[in-house]
Amino acid sequence: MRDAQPNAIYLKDYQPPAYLIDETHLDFQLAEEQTVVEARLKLRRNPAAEPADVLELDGAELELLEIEIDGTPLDEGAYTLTDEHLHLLSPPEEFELRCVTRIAPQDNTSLEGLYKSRTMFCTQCEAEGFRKITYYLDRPDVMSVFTVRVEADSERYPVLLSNGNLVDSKATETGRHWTLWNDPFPKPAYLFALVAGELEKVSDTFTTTSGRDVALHIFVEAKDLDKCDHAMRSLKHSMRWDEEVYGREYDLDVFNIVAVDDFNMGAMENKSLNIFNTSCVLAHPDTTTDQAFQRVEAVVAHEYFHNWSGNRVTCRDWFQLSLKEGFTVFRDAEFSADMGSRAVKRVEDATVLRSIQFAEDAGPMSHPVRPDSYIEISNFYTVTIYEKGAEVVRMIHTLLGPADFRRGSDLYFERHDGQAVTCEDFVAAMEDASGRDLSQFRRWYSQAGTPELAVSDNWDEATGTYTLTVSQHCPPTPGQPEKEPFHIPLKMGLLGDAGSLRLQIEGEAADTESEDNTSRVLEVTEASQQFAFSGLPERPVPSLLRAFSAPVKLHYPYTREQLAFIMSRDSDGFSRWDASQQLAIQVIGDAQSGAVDPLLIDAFGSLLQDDSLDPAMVAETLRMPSENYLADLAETVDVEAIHRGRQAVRTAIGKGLNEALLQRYRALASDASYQPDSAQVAARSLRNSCLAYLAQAGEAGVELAMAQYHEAANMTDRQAALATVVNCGNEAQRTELLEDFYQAWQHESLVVNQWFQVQAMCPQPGNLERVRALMEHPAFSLRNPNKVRALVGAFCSANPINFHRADGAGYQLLVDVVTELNATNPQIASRLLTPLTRWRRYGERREQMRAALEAIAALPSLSKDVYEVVTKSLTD
Ligand code: B3K
Ligand code: ZN
Repeated sequence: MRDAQPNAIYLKDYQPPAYLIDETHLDFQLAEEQTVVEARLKLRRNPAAEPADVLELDGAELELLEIEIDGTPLDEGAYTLTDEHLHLLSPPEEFELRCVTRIAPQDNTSLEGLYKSRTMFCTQCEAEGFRKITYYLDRPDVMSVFTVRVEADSERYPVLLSNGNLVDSKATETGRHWTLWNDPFPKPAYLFALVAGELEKVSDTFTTTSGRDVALHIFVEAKDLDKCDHAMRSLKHSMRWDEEVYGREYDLDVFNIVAVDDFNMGAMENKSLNIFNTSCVLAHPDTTTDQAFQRVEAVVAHEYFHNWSGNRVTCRDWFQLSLKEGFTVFRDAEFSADMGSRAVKRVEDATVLRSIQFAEDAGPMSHPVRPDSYIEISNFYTVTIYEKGAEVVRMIHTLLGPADFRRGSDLYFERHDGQAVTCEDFVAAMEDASGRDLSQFRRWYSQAGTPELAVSDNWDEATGTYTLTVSQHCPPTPGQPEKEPFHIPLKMGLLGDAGSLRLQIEGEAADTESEDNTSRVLEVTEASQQFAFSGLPERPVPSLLRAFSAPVKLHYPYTREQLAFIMSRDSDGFSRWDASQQLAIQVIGDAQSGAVDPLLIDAFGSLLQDDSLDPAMVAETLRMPSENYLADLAETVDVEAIHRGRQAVRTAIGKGLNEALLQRYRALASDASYQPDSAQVAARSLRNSCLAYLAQAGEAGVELAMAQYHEAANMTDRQAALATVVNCGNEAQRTELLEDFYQAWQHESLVVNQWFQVQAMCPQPGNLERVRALMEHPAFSLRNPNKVRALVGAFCSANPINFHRADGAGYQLLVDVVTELNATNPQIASRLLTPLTRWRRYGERREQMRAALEAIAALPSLSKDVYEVVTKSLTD
């Protein structure tokens, strides 16, 4: 909380730190009423910085008890204190600073810094949480060797952890005990971690390629010990994969993961002590869906991969956040593709980009992958930094090819090991290793917005030449009215009656070498550019943006017949899926006011009956584009029309393909014991999407879902049946299952979250009242981010028809929740606001949405987080 208007911080103002901290010694005295932290910092003037008379240290919500320099207490005139800083006046060139501070983790509801989750102490320091623990240079370019002593009551907190290696431990005579940890790798404060609690562990070992044994531990509450196997397996797979694909070995003798229930995001990559949201580590077939199993694998991998892309080589400043996040998401996406189905993973990632990131890029919070400014850095842990950032790295991979990309990553890690660097350093390493010029490509880091490619074509029958004209344009974004052309890898192919055609670009030597000369990457660099293909036997249908080779919107005037043709013929799985989406978008558009085009039903019918196709891809293809994505495509959003059109198409599919759906549903039944492997996941995914369509078509389908619910042998099938009945069943059926589910799983917090979420997402009328009532349920708490996300987050972001209710009651619900969370947990409050930031595009609703934002803007004591989102949303 603050009084003055928060200021923006600018990348252009970056200055190296005035001092460096070679050693950091921390001593924690943890207790119920207060925690006392003693910090001894070895500081010296940074030779690379301008000398200054005052040293500014960051600190927030701290009570300073003692302060000394080189063993001498400081006079009051030697320092000043503000709410956010400690200023040391005329500090020596080199000195030891000793500060003793008192903090109150038990009252820390922001879940940033040191706080309590249920009965344990834990930390979250990224990005700027360390300053809530002690006065420090809390910035990622200050890297220090940490030695940490943690002392607490032996009975309540038998496990005491920090980063690095355990050096010593001892029981005291007063019923307390302590451990001493040393992390030999210098690190920024944001990677510091501490855990104290009554925890049990599952252990394993991993032997690195060079033969070093690493002890692996996953710490959880005793009740969750049976839910750690999947995370442990995923960790070992990740460690092996990073050795094989990137040549990166783990570097310490121990790797710990701790699961905590109250956590603002998925997990955190603290050096050798990863702290995880329970939702991203615990998994068991009885309680966890396939999707959640996959998320555990992906998040475990992501955090593990940060050990190199983030920890060994870290960010110079928070504007470079995508340096570690974009690269690490790219690494985890490739890992997941290798562990499961590459095409499905690509479809999932493109769906997130299109339905969430494109909307962000078109709204008031739009920012480049490397932002120029921010007010609150927590607001910049966005889909743009993470997912678009990963697409930018993927495009480098596509342009360079796998071998040069690997040379580039080797050079990057070697050149910058132990340093805090910039996105520019990453691109430079890629250039230096490959000899490629990426100067124009760098615009992906500095220009915000989603580029749009308009493609037109020309066929010259006489010469057999087919010419594509590709024009690019990027709409204005806040602070960036004009954009320069991007360097865009456009992967494509040409389809003829018999399938993929050989590609011969006019003027290029014939390609007789490569195995696949039916697909290639065109490099689009101009505002408008032509590519001519010669020697073609017939007018082709272009297959464009294969594998989603760039995060762009592509427009080509496909006829519905051409789309159906691509769906059945293209060699690229992503393009087949994409064609189905484009066809569905057109058909949903008609269905808002007319009939459902049978072409789509027929195309889906063929897919359903083709047993040779990967069932997971068939399931993805059958999934209609989300209402949020359809909203993003519309000029002005008409929430009801979108919902009506989409539901009409779903019903038409359910009815029109009833027989085929039922047949496939029955054929995919299995009594094999549960495995979260790709074959089983694929089968369950398709079977459950058949079930949802069948229930959409009528009572018989709902009955089938009721039966599946009762017979299910795993949570994936049980939860899918529950959601289907909640969405399509009558009141009695819904009540029966919801009560049964709660009775059966009320002791499993993560399963209760699923129960909240299924209800939050139900599109039936009157759902808002149900959500309001659930907010009063004893299992709900605004203090637990998972609960807030499952109920309020899901309602506001994934239930547009009810959130945008005509009377504005959905907006009021969000205002009420944000009002409370603004004071207790600003990070979560500001994240929840996202759906309101799009207000300008919502025709009839925009004034109500604006009023809701204004009500929040008028709150007393706005947190920086919420302040930034509301002011940017309301600014013209
Ligand atoms: N680096 C953390 C995110 C921290 C968010 C702080 N508000 C998790 C991750 O990306 O791996
Ligand atoms: Zn990350």
